Amino acid sequence: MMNRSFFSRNTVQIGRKVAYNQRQTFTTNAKLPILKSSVLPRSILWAVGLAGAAVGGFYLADARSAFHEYVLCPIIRASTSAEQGHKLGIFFMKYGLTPRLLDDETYDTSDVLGVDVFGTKLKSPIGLAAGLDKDGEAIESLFNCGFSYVEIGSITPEPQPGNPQPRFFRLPRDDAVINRYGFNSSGHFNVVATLKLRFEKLLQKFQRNNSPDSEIPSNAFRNGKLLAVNLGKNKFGDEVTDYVKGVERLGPYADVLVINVSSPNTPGLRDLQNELKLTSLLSTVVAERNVLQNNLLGKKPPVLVKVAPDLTEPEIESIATAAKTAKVDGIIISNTTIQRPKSTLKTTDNNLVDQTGGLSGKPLKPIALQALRHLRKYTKDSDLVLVGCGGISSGKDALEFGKAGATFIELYTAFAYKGPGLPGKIRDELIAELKKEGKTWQQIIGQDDK
Ligand SMILES: Cc1cc2nc3c(=O)[nH]c(=O)nc-3n(C[C@H](O)[C@H](O)[C@H](O)COP(=O)(O)O)c2cc1C
Ligand SMILES: *[C@@H]1O[C@H](CO)[C@@H](O)[C@H](O)[C@H]1NC(C)=O
Ligand SMILES: *[C@@H]1O[C@H](CO)[C@@H](O)[C@H](O)[C@H]1NC(C)=O
Ligand SMILES: CC(=O)N[C@H]1CO[C@H](CO)[C@@H](O)[C@@H]1O
Repeated sequence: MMNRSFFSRNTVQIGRKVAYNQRQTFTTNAKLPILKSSVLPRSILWAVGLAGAAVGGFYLADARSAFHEYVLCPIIRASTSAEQGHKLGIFFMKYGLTPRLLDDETYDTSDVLGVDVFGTKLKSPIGLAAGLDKDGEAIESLFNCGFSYVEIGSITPEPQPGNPQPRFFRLPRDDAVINRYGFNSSGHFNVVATLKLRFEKLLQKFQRNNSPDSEIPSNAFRNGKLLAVNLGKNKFGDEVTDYVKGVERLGPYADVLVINVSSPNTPGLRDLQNELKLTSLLSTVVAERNVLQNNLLGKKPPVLVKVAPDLTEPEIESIATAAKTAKVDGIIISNTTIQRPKSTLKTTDNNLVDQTGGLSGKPLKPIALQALRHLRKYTKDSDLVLVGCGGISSGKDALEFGKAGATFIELYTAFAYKGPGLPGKIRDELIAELKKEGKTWQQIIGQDDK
């Protein structure tokens, strides 16, 4: 009862447009006054106007034009709070007002960058991590920018509002952000509705353009690309039931399912009891996936677990053992960190650095990479697929994760800073790096310990 009224009350709030009455300074903890108004701040109108003009020109329709990285992104950063900027990005992408990687379809990079994973040949190992498109509203635009793998979510069973604002902070000097969104989500039914509509539209289009016996490549509806759905649990939900519901409801629309077991604050994962608990959770989810009616394309989605980087080596070993026993398909490493590697941070404002939440972007990279190396140590005797994530912003970074054992990589924060040209830039840098070494991506995976 209590839960229900909590959710319904807050659901109303989600739908209501709120705008700050002034530019939000995100360096303070102070509660900011909120106007119940549908009027957007002038700065946003400005940014929208500029971007509207932007989509007019052909030059600007190219994801890699310098305009996006050096003009539009900085303007958005200067004129919006972090969360407004995030919303604005989603708004552009939802309505397709975004540039695309023009040669994504025609430039065949699969001989160098192609990677065999989950029975598909992924076009390139470059993916988008969860949390940018939480409600699956911007999938087409994200693939158009050049990502080969797009992970939407996390999506919780019931809608939930997440934490109060402010809850997202930029640390531009460090190419980093801190977030404590607390998993605001519009819930399974809303997202399923969005995905169903999308599926039906794309199916019709596909049938119009292809012969009746051609096979739909994936839920991405594109060759060599995959759509992943990240399942969350409600704040007051039960882990097992919430993930099982997620598999049942969203499994049909997903090429890959991700569940989170990141619990950086849960002490003592290392004891056997916790390992057994985790194994049982993962086994239940995998069993549910196994009985899932084949998804709309006649396939069963692989299940990945996503973990935090703030784990000790014994904890990582525990997770690896549980993942193998439960026969999950892979592990994403990693989520954001609760650490603040202060000696490496350029941002000195403690009001900002000490905000509660997960840190992501550049400063996370060494932490995530170390966690990946530990994980690789305990999984290389298995066929678990490792997905590298954390502070990746260049072809060099991607290559480092690949060599440390990642089959493919995903990123979020660098994309938020650098804009829609980043996936194309990383693709080209990665090709150049691999050419230097005379190797393909597939060949360098896990090279460090071979
Ligand atoms: C604003 C924000 C929201 C996020 N939301 C989620 C989420 O809902 N689910 C999730 O699994 N990860 C979430 N993440 C974590 C990212 O998917 C990723 O694991 C992390 O940011 C590290 O990668 P990066 O350094 O490339 O950003 C979020 C990250 C950010 C910055
Ligand atoms: C969660 O927050 C992000 C950023 O403000 C927004 O784009 C998204 O629509 C929100 N989702 C819900 C359900 O509130
Ligand atoms: C990731 O890390 C944050 C911050 O530590 C935590 O709240 C969250 O539950 C973790 N899991 C996911 C999926 O983001
Ligand atoms: C959104 C979500 O599901 N978050 C959960 C991630 O996992 C930890 C436990 O491992 C939960 O405490 C979070 O609520």
